[in-house]
Amino acid sequence: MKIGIVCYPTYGGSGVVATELGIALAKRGHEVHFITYAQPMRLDRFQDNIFYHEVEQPNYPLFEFQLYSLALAGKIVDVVRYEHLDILHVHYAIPHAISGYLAKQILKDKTTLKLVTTLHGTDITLIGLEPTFLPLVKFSLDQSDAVTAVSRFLAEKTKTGFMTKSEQIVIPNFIDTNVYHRMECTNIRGQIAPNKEKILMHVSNFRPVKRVLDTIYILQEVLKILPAKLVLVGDGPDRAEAERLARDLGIWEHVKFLGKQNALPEILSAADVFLLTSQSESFGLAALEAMSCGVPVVATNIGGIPEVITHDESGFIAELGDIKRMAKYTLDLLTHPRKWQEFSNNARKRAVDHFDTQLIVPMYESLYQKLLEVE
Ligand code: GMT
Repeated sequence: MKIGIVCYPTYGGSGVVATELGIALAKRGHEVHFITYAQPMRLDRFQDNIFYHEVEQPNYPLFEFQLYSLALAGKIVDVVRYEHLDILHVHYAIPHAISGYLAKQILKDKTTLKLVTTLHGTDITLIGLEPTFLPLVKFSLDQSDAVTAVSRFLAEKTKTGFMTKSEQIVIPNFIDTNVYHRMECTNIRGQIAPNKEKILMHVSNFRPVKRVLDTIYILQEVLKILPAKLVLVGDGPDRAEAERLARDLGIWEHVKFLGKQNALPEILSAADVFLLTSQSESFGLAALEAMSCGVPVVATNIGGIPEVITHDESGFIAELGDIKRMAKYTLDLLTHPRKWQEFSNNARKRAVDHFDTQLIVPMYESLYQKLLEVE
């Protein structure tokens, strides 16, 4: 098949999932065309069957605001027309599904292109609900040939929030468990925890929804019982406040801010417990990455997180903001090595058995196939 993929190319779960999907589809023999405004972050080496089309944004004095949605629609028309795409798969509804619909309308007499929209999170739970966007999102979902959601939670939210005509198909996020696995990390551990302290870890884009400050309060509780370090990976709006809080609480030397990092499997392998303290999370890809590296997760009972982590098996789930309980769960794992090992094995097994690339990518393939058979 010839498949176009539209996504946000920089940091963020939806772009990561879209890019990994494209790479996996290309490896399975499909021709994949990425259409976006910058090179997708994970598309960092040559691979057969993958093409990248950059959306140029014309500057014109009259346009006080960039017209990205229109520029994207124009680029999609161009790629569909000349590369003869069968499927256009857009990730994150705003504005991608709307641009996809527009392109499809422009080409309606010339192509049988099928439009697939994958919903990732705040396109449905937050920004998509703004009165300005709601009718556009609803319309573009109703006009898509298929809509998928990354968790049951998100599918349910879409149904209730947008009263969509058709069902959303749940296709969970996935991970290459051959790449994300526990590996030798004595070097990293030695640098972060030279006195063999336990290591807590959090990876995110430091947006307010991630509640990074909660991870620092959890560390403060843990430090009352045993020596530990907290490693914070990523960057974003709440980083400066997190640094300030660590200083104010007097635990600055126990917190390591690594900034944005690419070597996630190695870094995650150094962790004893992964913390996911979010107040909104349709899936929680970062938790899955940790689990695949055998790291038990302590997380909030929010959105799609309980579909990823099994409470009291591969990690623990607590109420949003319940610092004491999350610290208690963390300490439980840190002070019971046999329990930790069992949870670590369960976490890895859950990632391999339920969320491996080889299990999930065929779900997208058969969806595409089914759409192409309907005429
Ligand atoms: O929806 C967002 O805030 C952005 C999106 C992204 O691009 O990072 O994140 C969502 O998609 C990820 C991949 O499907 C999910 O793992 C995240 O849980 C989800 N974020 C939220 O729901 C806040």
